[in-house]
Amino acid sequence: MTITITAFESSPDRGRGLARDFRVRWALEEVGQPYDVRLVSFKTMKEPAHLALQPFGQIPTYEEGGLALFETGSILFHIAERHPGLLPHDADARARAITWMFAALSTIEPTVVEREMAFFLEREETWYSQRLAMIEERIRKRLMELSTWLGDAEWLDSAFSAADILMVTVLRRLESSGLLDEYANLAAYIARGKARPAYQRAFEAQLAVFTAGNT
Ligand code: GTB
Repeated sequence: MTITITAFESSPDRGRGLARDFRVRWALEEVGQPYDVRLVSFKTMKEPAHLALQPFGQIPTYEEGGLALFETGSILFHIAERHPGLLPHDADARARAITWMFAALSTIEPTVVEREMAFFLEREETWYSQRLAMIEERIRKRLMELSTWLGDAEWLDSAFSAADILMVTVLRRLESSGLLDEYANLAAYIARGKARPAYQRAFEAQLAVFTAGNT
């Protein structure tokens, strides 16, 4: 059955793999599933046809036969449930990997998004530098905790899993902040994720959308 995802027609990140369709592309590349991409504009995303797929008017969405999904955590879980390679078979290891999927999205990602939102919406405010310092302190705390957990391990819980796709893509959003510089093992973890052939195929595919729109 054909898989179709949606992605930005014109991504604000200029195809640097930061928009969330990238996670879905990476997961599909890891399991070797071909997929089509329907590019949407910001206007199209707020129209009824897209809202029927994604009630919040965002990308990405995932369609497969009669099934339509949104939320990258749910989409990656769906892909991992149906194809080998993204979740361990052992029940306990699988439960731990799923726990790390939630941790990436509900414990780490919100602090990262808060920093971005403050920059976009509040950077002209007189109190912005104080607010940024507070947010970055919270991010540092989480990074330190994550760094302690990871130690010298390659991945979050033994084998590479969908949780690593989510965590690496969340952490990548801090790459330009300088905050990762203090945690060498997290920087190495991100580099391991980026070195995976599936990551690179997904990156090239997302970048090609931007390049095609700007030639
Ligand atoms: N919880 C949802 C999920 O995980 O699927 C969140 C989806 C989401 O935030 N989608 C964003 C979107 O559609 C794109 S990824 N935003 C448009 C809108 O809300 O109107 C967020 C994103 C956008 C741009 C960059 N960038 O340029 O670096 C990075 C991340």
